[in-house]
Amino acid sequence: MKKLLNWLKGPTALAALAGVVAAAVVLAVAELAGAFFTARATPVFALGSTFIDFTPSWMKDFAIATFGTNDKAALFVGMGLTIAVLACVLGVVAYRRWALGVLGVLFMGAVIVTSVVTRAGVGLADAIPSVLGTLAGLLVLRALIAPLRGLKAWPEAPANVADGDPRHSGASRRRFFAAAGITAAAAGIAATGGRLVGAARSNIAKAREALQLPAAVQAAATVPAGVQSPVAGVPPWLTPNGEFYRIDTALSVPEINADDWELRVHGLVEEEVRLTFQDLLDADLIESHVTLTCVSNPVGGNLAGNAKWLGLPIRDVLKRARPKDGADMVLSTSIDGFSASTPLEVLQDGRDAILAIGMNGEPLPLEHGYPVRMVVPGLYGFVSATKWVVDLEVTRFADSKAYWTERGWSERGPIKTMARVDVPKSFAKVRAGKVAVGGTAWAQTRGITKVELKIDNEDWVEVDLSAEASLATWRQWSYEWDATPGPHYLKVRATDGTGEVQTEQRADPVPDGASGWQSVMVTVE
Ligand SMILES: Nc1nc2c(c(=O)[nH]1)N[C@H]1C(S)=C(S)[C@@H](COP(=O)(O)O)O[C@H]1N2
Ligand SMILES: [Mo]
Repeated sequence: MKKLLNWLKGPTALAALAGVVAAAVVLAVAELAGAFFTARATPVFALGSTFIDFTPSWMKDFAIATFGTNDKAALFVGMGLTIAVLACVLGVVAYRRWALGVLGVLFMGAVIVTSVVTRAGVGLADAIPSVLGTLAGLLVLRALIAPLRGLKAWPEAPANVADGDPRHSGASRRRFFAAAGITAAAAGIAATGGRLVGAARSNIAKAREALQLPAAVQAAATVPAGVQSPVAGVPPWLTPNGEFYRIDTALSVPEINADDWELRVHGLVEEEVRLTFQDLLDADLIESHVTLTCVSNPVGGNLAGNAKWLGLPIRDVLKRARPKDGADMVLSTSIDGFSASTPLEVLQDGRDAILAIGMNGEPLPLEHGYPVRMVVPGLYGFVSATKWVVDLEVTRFADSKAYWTERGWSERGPIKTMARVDVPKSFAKVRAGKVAVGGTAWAQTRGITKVELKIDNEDWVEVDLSAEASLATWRQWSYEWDATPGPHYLKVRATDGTGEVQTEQRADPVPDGASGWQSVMVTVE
């Protein structure tokens, strides 16, 4: 114990700390300088995005299952820990062999620069902040480590060293901590300053606020009364924008100036089409309610949301471009390099597949794809709902692969029938007697015609369905349960508009969506 304590006060541990401070300086200087470059290209975001791109699908799945929509926060914490450990090692290496330390730091700098410049929509000049950061980190490491060399192991100062001598361990150590502390504080201020300057330089949020959406030429079908389950605690039928789930690979939300936005429609088409945002504002827009669902949603999960979308039917755009024979897919790509493969047929079969600019009467929120995203009823988001979309390539499934398909997920993704118990929650305790049970079910484009509950080993009973707004939206339900004391299992299943009962077969989200009946355990007291 004493030994460990002494080691912690010794030069090796201090060198490790110097490494961490130097790493903080690298990131902070790059963050500050980065405020004047592409916002998504500072080392923290670039490294994180690169990491996400190389994430195997089981790990993505695990992250979403474990951290839900906090998966990004978890990534940053994990990244921070990894960087800290590497920095400790580099600090010690630099203390032992300075030249080797320099090589190590330059190598890390090269890794950062590579990950920055290989991001989509990023130029070579965006490497400058990372280069500056790396150089600053080297200087700080040099300055912090040099005085450690004269330092002898704690607690003895070398006998022949006088109290005021800089090599006196106590004095050196105090100086080291002062220098390290001040540098770390300066790094904190630089990083915060960088973020603030970056935010102030961005006018995208203000432009979005000021945007007036045009009226639709075809309004959304009227939502009948009674779509909402009467059971308190069931999520709202229409999901407010602020509560809408968010899933994407973007660590920092792409900031697109609507005036600069352009969509290129090309590939296997007779005529290449280009659309500006103004073209969209001037076009015949339609409005409709569509429930989006994420393929990563586990049985009973809440990665689904229902909104009223305003946009231009993609079939109208395709009509102008005139796809050639043999084409069977549209590969949509976002400004940050995500892509989705949507069957051409789905985009032309009359469903409300749109280039959306409005969500629940507002311009798209930045994190939901401002200024333009795709919304396609009936398909999971990973093969259809491209946010910040800038490119549509008419192609063939045989010729091109989308982002998640390259990572082990399916190339197609029709939404599977799913039913969920929202109230009571799993493992809830309720009072014996009449218990209100409620939930949500979906089978977009097929619709929900029946939801059944099975309590313990009793027969399946049909629940009360709330009103149906459209085949593209989810449908809620309710049931009054006569609950007797004891533990109970409530199982739920839905039947879709084709008469098919939701499969009992359990499947993981990978590769094309989870299936199976949700079962919740409720204790009745
Ligand atoms: N640009 C971009 N668009 C994207 C994604 C992404 O990672 N990047 N993820 C898709 C996935 S997997 C889903 S489920 C939906 C989620 O849309 P939301 O965040 O608006 O709910 O967006 C889709 N569009
Ligand atoms: Mo998704």
